Amino acid sequence: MAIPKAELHIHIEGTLEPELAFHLADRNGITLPHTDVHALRDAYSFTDLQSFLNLYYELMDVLRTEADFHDLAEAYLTRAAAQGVRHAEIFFDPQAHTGRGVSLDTVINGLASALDTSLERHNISTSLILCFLRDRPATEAMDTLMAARPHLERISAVGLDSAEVGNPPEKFTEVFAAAAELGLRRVAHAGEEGPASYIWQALNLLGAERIDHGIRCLEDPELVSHLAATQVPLTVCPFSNVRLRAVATLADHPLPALMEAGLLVTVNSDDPSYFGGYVHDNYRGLQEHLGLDTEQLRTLARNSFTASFLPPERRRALL
Ligand code: ES4
Ligand code: ZN
Repeated sequence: MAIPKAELHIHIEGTLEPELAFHLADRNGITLPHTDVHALRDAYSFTDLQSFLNLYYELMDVLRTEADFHDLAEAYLTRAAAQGVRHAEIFFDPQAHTGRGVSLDTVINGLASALDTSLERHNISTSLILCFLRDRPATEAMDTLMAARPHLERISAVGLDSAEVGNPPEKFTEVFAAAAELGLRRVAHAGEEGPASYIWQALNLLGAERIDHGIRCLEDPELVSHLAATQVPLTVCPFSNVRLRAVATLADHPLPALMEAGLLVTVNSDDPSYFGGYVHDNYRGLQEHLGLDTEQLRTLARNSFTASFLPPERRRALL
């Protein structure tokens, strides 16, 4: 049985398995530019973040109706339960859908219809994290935040994702301030491909309470000391970093160094359909390739609850 854990860095669109993509394409009368699931899986060979994002955005086109978003989330929750996940804070990318004519209501109502039964069906508590696409204008992010106001009860936080380099956090200072005004928590991808200075910006300009990835903090000793002192968590995604070539191999992954530096490190799957495994597969990979022992894996699992935005009562039940 997989150790109980929270998953804090999971893009729901990145859980779209090839089989489900073809099923939804069929249902919606869409022809995918790939002959079959094997050909599609063969396309999952990436050189960097952008090469992945190109396929990630292309394949999303099969998601059109509430039922599609429901089925996507239900498939994730089923897999997550088998991986020991007891709480999930789930990223979604509204602009990737509204930008191609799918309404925000369709996206959120579809996802919510699966999340609403998750605790009973899968013993997983959930919330949504609304991510802004950092390679789109900040005005569009602000419009997205305003359009999401009727749904805030389901949304615990805002996040920042997509192509990092050239799109520094500072671009979204006002949007994150507005999100805070609305009572939302704040997280941001930083230091995945971008420099350590982007992590400083996420902390100081956006008020980020967790850093997604953050592995490049190691290039700035002052930043490492700051993260250790403040215990701002990092949501690290080992399989993702290897597949997108931020790290050469799993055996070279800096996760042990981050832990040794006293940081609040968590392990997550990012886009598990694309990167070769779900969250517990990542834990096992660390055990096999970096020699992490049971005690270290337990620490990582405990960190995942500590780093979560769980309400106090559920936190007590899980920790
Ligand atoms: C993402 Cl791995 C990663 N990085 C940044 N943005 C993303 N969106 C989905 N996966
Ligand atoms: Zn991510």
